[in-house]
Amino acid sequence: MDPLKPAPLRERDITRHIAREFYKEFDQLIESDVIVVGGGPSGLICTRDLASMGFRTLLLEQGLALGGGFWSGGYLMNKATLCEPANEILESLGVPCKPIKECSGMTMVDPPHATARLIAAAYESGAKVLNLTKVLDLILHDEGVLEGVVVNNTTAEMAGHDIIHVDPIALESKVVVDATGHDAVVVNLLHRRNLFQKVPGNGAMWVARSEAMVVENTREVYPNCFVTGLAVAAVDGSPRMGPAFGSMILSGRRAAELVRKKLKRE
Ligand code: 48F
Repeated sequence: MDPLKPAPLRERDITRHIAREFYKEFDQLIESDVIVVGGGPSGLICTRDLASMGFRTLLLEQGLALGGGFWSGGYLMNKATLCEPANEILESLGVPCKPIKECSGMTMVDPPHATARLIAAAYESGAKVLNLTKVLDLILHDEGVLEGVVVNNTTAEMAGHDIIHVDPIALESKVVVDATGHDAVVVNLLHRRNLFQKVPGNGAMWVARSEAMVVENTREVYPNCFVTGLAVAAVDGSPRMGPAFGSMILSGRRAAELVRKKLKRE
């Protein structure tokens, strides 16, 4: 037998089993312990850690591909920097991190390799993922109790409501993590509902300060809403950092730890 001969699959079976599998899984995603919004580096490590701890964790990403801004270094150069000790986290997931002799505390990674490993780690931890899923609004009961998010298919949203008017749907969770980077989408939605102050956006670049502040200020910004990664800088108006990804990884891990403490307390 030719080991490379493809099995003769039927078209109807391919369609049927994709649909069955998707909707069977989707049924379980309607209610989670944690919804992480945004599949960049901070959201991916946070998702991976929470699912490894045994929480029902759902990652929502508006794009087709997970990875956010971690697919390349700055200026489309395919190398990125990582401050210590974030390299230890990525190395434990199988990402080669190269120390830079002339620059103590700094390591280099190949972004596509690191991103691919983070994505694989999220899946392997048991987390569930819905890509092409855009968070548009929040479930807020009793005028302020956060109970989950409102989403739509990204392509339906991109077409615009004049062309395709599709109502969104709701997904419930005990906790929502805002890992949407510069946009801080979840916190901005809280602001839109008069539940949070205006989100200032990032300040000008200052890497050392920014990386430290992002990790230190990773926190629960509103009951049941945690913020991680560059969204922390956007919410606080702290400086941007460009292609320095260490704090994204450290912040994602810290957010998962804070969520764990919160959910264990209940
Ligand atoms: O931007 P992103 O990579 O955020 P991050 O994890 O990392 C930031 C770095 O990549 C880099 C940097 C620091 O090194 O300057 O920018 O904080 O990933 C954010 C993800 O959120 C998705 C977006 O497509 C991206 O993949 N996202 C944004 N808005 C929504 C969303 C939304 N409304 N619904 C779902 N996903």
